[in-house]
Amino acid sequence: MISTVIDQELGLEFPIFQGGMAWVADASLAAGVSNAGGLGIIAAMNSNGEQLRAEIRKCKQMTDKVFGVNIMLMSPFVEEVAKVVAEEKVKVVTTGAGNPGKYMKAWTESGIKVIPVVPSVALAKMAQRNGAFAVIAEGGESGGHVGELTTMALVPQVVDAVDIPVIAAGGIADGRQVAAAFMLGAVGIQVGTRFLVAEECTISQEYKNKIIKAKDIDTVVTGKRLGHPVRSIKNSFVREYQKCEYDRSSCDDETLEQMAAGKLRIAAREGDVSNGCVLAGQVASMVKKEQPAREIIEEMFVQAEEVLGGALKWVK
Ligand code: TUI
Repeated sequence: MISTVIDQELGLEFPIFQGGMAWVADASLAAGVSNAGGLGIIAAMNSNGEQLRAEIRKCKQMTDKVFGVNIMLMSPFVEEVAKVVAEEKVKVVTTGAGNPGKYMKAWTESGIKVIPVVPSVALAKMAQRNGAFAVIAEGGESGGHVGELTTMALVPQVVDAVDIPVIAAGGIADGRQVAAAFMLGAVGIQVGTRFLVAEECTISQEYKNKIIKAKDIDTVVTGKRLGHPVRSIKNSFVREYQKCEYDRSSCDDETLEQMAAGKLRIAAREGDVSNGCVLAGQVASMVKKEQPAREIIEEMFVQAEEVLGGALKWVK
């Protein structure tokens, strides 16, 4: 049985986090994953303070297990959601798409375990200095907002650079990849794409089908021109966006920004997976069917243990 400081300190059955996916990770998914023995995480991304508070309270009704909240630092509501997580006594906060430094003192003082997502060694060290409980080293195989380094290159470098626990993310959808993450020195994993098709995940059936039908080379990174690279599944929205992104002369930055506005919501919530933005990681093509969260987690860890075999000592 794979058990590390992550499941032990957070009171989980398995050292696995569910990614805080914008417009996806609501109380239903978070409670589903927490009830299945992992750490469910509510995404604050698309919520203001009061909407987040309502989602947190709903999650408390749906599970008595620990769950977390992800704060996307580019959110227009970041200041209010940063207060709400402390007021609601959320146990774990993960952050993404920026440096959470200015919020960390208040969060750690209110007893929150803060676990920033970091795309580099420098940010990992900064998180440690600011009192982070652990860091999530996320490689660019992941869906959504991506860093430059791959999981294979990033995780061991972060492991060597900090003394706090490291959780690996990006490109993890089955037990072989879980095992690989532990071999790189991680003591936990975060999974996004595979949980998109959890039965407890409330996104549109069209979005789930798009993941299940994806092939290995179907994801692409757009948005580098505006400094917000995002990985999603190729579709007509992405092709239009790319045309505009590459043609600086006929398309200004503001037009580009407007093209993307609201596109994740229409894919995730309205099922428009042609004109919307279907965020997903490179492992989308490994995701074959809809399953309960517990089945997903158990499958991954059973396979990881088989693969690790005698190497389990390394995981401790
Ligand atoms: O945050 C994510 N994934 C996301 S956020 C999102 S919503 C969105 N993103 C971009 C544009 C528009 C909407 C969809 N998916 N993953 C965690 C993550 N964080 N990946 C990379 C980073 C990151 C990048 C830079 C973390 C810190 C960072 O710091 C830069 C700095 O401020 O020094």
